[in-house]
Amino acid sequence: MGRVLFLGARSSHCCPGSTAFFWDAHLLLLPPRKVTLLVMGLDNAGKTSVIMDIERALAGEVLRDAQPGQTRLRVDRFEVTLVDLPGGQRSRSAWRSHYSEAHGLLFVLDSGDLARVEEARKVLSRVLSHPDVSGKPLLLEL
Ligand SMILES: Nc1nc2c(ncn2[C@@H]2O[C@H](COP(=O)(O)OP(=O)(O)OP(=O)(O)O)[C@@H](O)[C@H]2O)c(=O)[nH]1
Ligand SMILES: [Mg+2]
Repeated sequence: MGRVLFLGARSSHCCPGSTAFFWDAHLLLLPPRKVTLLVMGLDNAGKTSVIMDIERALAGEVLRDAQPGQTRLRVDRFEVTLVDLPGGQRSRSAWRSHYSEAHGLLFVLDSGDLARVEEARKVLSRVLSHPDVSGKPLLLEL
């Protein structure tokens, strides 16, 4: 299983005294924008491991009051919630109840498990065909 860590580029703040500085200061007064990302994939694909990697990489940005099965991060002006969805066959039917709240999907694929690539393709295809997922960004983690 590979690793791709992506949560959005960090912004650089410009020099004090410039128009850009005042614009940034103005943004800081706004409440953080809440973003929910669903972490999906087959059972044993590495979803929980990827989330743990992200938590380690962004340790200083992990918020402590997350619900079980969720990770909350403060990244720049975004408050990102990662929802770790169980991947077992019987759990997948419950995924759709999360689609409407999601801003994007992170689909984890174990590229070393060739025997299950076709199963993963079908599962991802079914997810993407759901109307509540249509048009939302997808990150494929191999
Ligand atoms: N070799 C290898 N093993 C990994 C890697 N990532 C995760 N694993 C192992 O794969 C197993 C499953 O990983 P999880 O992260 O629990 O998988 P999951 O997708 O959360 O599985 P479910 O919660 O059951 O849906 C664990 O034993 C991990 O230690 C990796 O990059 N390489
Ligand atoms: Mg898991």
